[in-house]
Parts: sequence; structure tokens; C-alpha cells
Amino acid sequence: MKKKLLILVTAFTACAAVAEKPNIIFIYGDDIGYGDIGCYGGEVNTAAIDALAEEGVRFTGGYCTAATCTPSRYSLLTGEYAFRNKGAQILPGNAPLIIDPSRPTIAAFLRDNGYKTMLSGKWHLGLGSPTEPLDWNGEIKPGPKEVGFEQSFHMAATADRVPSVYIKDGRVVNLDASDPIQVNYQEPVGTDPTGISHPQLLKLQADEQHGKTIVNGVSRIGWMSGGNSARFKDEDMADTYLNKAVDFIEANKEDPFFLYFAPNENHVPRVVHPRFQGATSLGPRGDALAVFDWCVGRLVQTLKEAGQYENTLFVVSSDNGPVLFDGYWEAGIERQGTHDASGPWRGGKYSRWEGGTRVPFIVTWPGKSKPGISDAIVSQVDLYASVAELIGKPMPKNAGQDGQPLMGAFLGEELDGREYVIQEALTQIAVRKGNWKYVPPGSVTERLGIMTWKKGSGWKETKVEEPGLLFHLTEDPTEENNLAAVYPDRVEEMKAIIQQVAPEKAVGEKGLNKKQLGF
Ligand code: NG6
Ligand code: CA
Repeated sequence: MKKKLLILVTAFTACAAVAEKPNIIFIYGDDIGYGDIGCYGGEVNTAAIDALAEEGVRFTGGYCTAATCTPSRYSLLTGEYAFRNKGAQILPGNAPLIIDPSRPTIAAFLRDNGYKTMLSGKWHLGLGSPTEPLDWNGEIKPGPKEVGFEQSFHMAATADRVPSVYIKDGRVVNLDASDPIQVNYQEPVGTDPTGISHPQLLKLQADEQHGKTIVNGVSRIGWMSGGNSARFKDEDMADTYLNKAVDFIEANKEDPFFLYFAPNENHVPRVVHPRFQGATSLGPRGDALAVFDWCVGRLVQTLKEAGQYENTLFVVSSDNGPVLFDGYWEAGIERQGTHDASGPWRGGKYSRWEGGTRVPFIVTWPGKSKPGISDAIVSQVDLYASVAELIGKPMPKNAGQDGQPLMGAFLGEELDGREYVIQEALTQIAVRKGNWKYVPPGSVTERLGIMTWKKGSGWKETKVEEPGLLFHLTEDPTEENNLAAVYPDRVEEMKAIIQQVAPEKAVGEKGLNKKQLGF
């Protein structure tokens, strides 16, 4: 009898929880490593994020799906592993949209369930259709709106890629029709100076790949002409995205809302507002982390003032691991000191080692989360299914299939997360299950720490023989001691997972082409 009552009570609590529709905010940092945040051992003061983590759950085994931006963002929004979509690789700024508009994203799903939705920040999932050339001077679609964001204020790709403009609800902001924009990634357009032709105009020295059209004293990847009145200023970017997000929160405090806040920090070029320049001892990279934390603080403050703080589920994470040098001489390497951006893990951005995809991951619903540190394995690919679980609505049939409903783990009520997770870097994959990590045989492509991009240098290709690499992550967090020959059964278990999840990868990984490397 007593047992029955308990079950009834539990069922009732679960129902009460699913009936709620808190606001949901994804605060999605760029290139922020596991060790970059104070509560993960970082040396930059991130008081706002740490305070949020204190009220929620801080994950030590939280993953983005891939070690670069486009595939991770793709998975975050679609709940699908990115390697399933061949287009989900680092995109140029003029790439077409890679999300099939008939596949509802988490934004479309929430919009259809009574949420107001907004993107503020980085997009990098392509714009326009694959069959028609995009006119940057007209309506830019399909884009965020067509896949579920009722409002959007964003850049096309990355801050280091043209076009260096903001796009609001499908139109370039402040565009003068008499000065139309052209964008090209194959050959120069217009007569703008480039970093290569006019290095004396640069405020930041760049490598050859980032040495094309100069905007705001910074040379970029790709050429653009026109749109002079619309060009952004890197120094104002964080404030700009933040203010749009704040306006959205204030305007929608009566409704449930979903805000995807995706600032540029900590991506290159790291050109922060003067009030943050020198804020840390780590140079521009550390200063950009301070900016990121400040944005989190402002969002929290806005929610508190709107009386919505305790009615909001916050997710703070990053799209891939850290990188100290990514094309601009910002002294990231020279000034890192003892700060370890990837924390205890090996590798970073672009890498299949843990540092590539194991990222800061904090989930806080103030007053509702059971605060603490969780070692559960969770992935950003799970957020879609978990949010569906939270609001008690079934996911659309053609969406979210690689995610698991883990709201119990995300709120700290359950200790277990997923059994295994797939980690992708530049389309090559690895598997973590429990304490074990497996890298299949074939090619392992790695980026070298410091390089110029001249003559294709900067990448190292290693061949891994059968049966692959097997590491015990607790005893060997830096993945150095290959135990594959010692534990053949484990290897078979991991291979079986790959066979099941990605059969085309089961034969081993191939070397990479330029597109996969992001050129
Ligand atoms: C790479 C860029 C790098 C960065 C990255 C995308 C070169 C040589 N390097 O291709 O600077 O822009 O793409 O970063 O072009 S991400 O975080 O958006 O994935
Ligand atoms: Ca990134």
C-alpha cells in the first residue's frame, strides 16, 4: 500500500514538472574550452557563470557533438548527429542553409508549442537555397526564420568570414541600396584593400587565409565589396547581440520564450570593446572570456528584473573546445600563462581528443535544479529530446532522433546520463562509453599548435592501425596509453556501437579533404 502511494506521488510530481513551460535560454559560447570557466578551474574571473552553476548542475562529462562550430550547432538545433548530414562541415560565409526546412528544429518545435523564439548571435548554418545564388541585398532566405526563429539578429557565419554585416529578420541591417554587397570565396570582388595587399591598414596581424577583405581594420576569410554602411565593428559585437537579446526578453516576459544566444566570444578575431581590453592577464583571449561572462551576468540580471529568473532554464555551453591561435596574432599562446583552456583533457578545437568536444556544460533552473556537480555523460544532441520531455510534448517524427530525454540528469535529479556518446572532429568520429574512449583505425587528422597556413602546413595526419585506440579516461585523461591490445572485448563493444550508429564509419576513418578541413 505504502509503495503504491509512493508511485502515485512520483507520477504526480513528474506530471506537474512536465506541465510547466519555463523560458529556455541556450547561452552558446564559441571555442570556449572545458578549462576556460572559473568553476571548471579557469583563471579568468567568470563570477556570473560560476554563480549560475552554483544554483544548477555543472557537468564534467558534457559534450558538444563535434569539435567545430557548424556541426555542433547543427546537432544542437536538430537533435541529429552532424555526421549524418554531409553538409554539416565548417561553412564559408556564402554557403546555403544546411538544415532541411522540413525537419523541425528545436526552435520550430518550441514555436509550435507556444514559445516566442529568437536567435541573437552567430548562425553559421548557411543561408539561402542550394539552387539559387543568394542576393545579400534582398531577402535572405531560407534562414533562421524558415527553421523556427521568429526573430533573428545574427551574422552569416563567423566574425572572421565575410560578409561582415548583421542580418535582422532576413535583411542586412543598415544597408544602403546604392552600395550593394557582393561576396565571393573563390576570387576577389570589388576594390577593397586586403590584408595581403595592405598589411599596413591592419590592427591585427593575420595569416594568409585570413588575409582577404579588410573590414574594421581586420582582414577576413573571403572577399566582399559594398555594404559599407552595414559593416560591423568587432568591438561592438558583444554589446549588440546582448542588447538584442535583452530587448527580446523584456518584450516577451509575459510569454514563454526560447532564446538562442550565441555570442562571438571566444572566436577569432578577438577584438573586444575597449572597456574589456586588458581586463585579464591572458591577452585578448582572456578578455573575450570576461566579455562572455559579463553577457551572462547581464542576461541573468535582465531575467531577475523581469521577474522571470526562476521561471527560466539556462543552458551554458560551447560549440567546441578551445584554440589559442586560429589565424590572428593575438598573443593567445604567449599570454596563456598557467591557464589551461582545455582543462585536464588532451587537444582542443578540431580534435577528437577529449578537449575537442568535452566542454563546459551548465544547466540551471533556479529553484528547480538540484544543485551539484554531475559526472553523467550528456550531449547537446540531447537537449531537444529533453526539452520535449520537459514541456510534455512529443518530438516531431522527423527530428531529434539521436538525442535522449535526459531532463532528470539535466536537473540533477538523476545520476545517469547516456550510456555512450559519439564525438566528431572534422567528420571523423570516436566513441566514449563509461570510462572508455575508442578511436577507430584509419586516419587521425590533427591540427598543429602554431602555424601559418602557407603551403598547406598546419595539419598532421597519423595512421592508426587495427584495432584502433582505446583509452581509460579516468586513469589516462590525456589519452596516451593505448589499451586496445589489452582489452579486445572492449574494442569489439566499441566497434559494435560504431557499426550500429554509423555503419559507414565502421570500416575506419579516411584522410580528409580541404572542404572537411574548412578551406
Ligand atoms: C577554419 C578557420 C578558423 C575558424 C574555423 C571555424 C582557416 C585556416 N581557419 O577554417 O580560423 O574560422 O574555420 O571556426 O580558415 S568555427 O568555430 O566556426 O568552427
Ligand atoms: Ca566554434
